Amino acid sequence: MKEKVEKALNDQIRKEGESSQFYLAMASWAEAEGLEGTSNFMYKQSDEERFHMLKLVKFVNERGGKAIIPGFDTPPTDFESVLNVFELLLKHEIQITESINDLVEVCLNEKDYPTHNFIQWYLSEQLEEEASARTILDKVKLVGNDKAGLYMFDRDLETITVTPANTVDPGA
Ligand code: OFO
Repeated sequence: MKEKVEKALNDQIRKEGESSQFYLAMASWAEAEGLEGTSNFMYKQSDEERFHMLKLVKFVNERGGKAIIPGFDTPPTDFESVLNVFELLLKHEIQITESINDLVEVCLNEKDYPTHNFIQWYLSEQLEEEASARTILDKVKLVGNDKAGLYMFDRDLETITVTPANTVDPGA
């Protein structure tokens, strides 16, 4: 595996792990605030990010590189509100998409087509996660400061499904 690709993949391993920790912190905060729906949603997001990290670790090692397991800084322990949590989620996902785009560029520059192919999965995953974060954020904004609305939003969070553009059949 080319050095530049290996480095870029290891950077991404760290970012996926940091995302997992960040969302775990949000999940824990929401749980302590009694926001069960938000908390379950964030625990799930955190698990997904850990899975993304592990998938990269295995890929790097299987292709003859060496995956580096990073340590992490302590993520924030407090968040201003549910709105703040979902704003941060979207902002973070946008940054991760940019980082995946950079990774794609490294693969193309280094002519590493198998890794380029592997990374496509992450690109669609990002599309899906950004779409989901945007949809949820729109809903939280509608709720505003209404306590009853927030209660219902939190209760319904697990049933919110988002179909990202890349999975919609344009002919349907
Ligand atoms: Fe790893 O999927 Fe988003 O961040």
